[in-house]
Amino acid sequence: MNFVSIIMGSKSDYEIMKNCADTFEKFNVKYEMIISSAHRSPARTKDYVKSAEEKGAVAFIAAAGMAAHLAGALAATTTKPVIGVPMKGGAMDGMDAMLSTVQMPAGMPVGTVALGRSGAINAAYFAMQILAISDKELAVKLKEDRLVQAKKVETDSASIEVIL
Ligand code: RP5
Repeated sequence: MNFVSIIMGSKSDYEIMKNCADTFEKFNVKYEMIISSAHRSPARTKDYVKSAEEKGAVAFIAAAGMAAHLAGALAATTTKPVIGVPMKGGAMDGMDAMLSTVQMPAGMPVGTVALGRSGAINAAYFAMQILAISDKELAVKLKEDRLVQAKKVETDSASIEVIL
């Protein structure tokens, strides 16, 4: 069973990461979602990654804020793709999380997306694009979604546009 695994460092990340789960729901893509911290529950995080891999996790999405080491900890544990979502908040409002997530050493990649809601949604899209390499039906859905997005731009513009 192929699925994507979403791990967030704290329940305080859930409000944003729900957007990631909702995106998978919209495309009918299977996912798991848990809270596990690189710092507060390192053993649980390591054990979960191992069991998720055995069950068929194709990619991991890690969301964390502040000294955000969760995505890096996953990258150290698995060779499956790891997508990092830096969370806003803390004294630096996400800059710390963004740099902690993106600045990985060579050979240990974390594909880092934007801060906040856009990043949470794009993490799901990026994971689905990975799945779609071997899932033609999902590939078609993603292409259709691009058309829907383009159409929405036109409709939104039509509702306010001024053209001479
Ligand atoms: C990180 O620290 C979590 O991912 C969260 O974004 C941040 C704050 O966590 P809480 O103190 O709100 O649990 O590990």
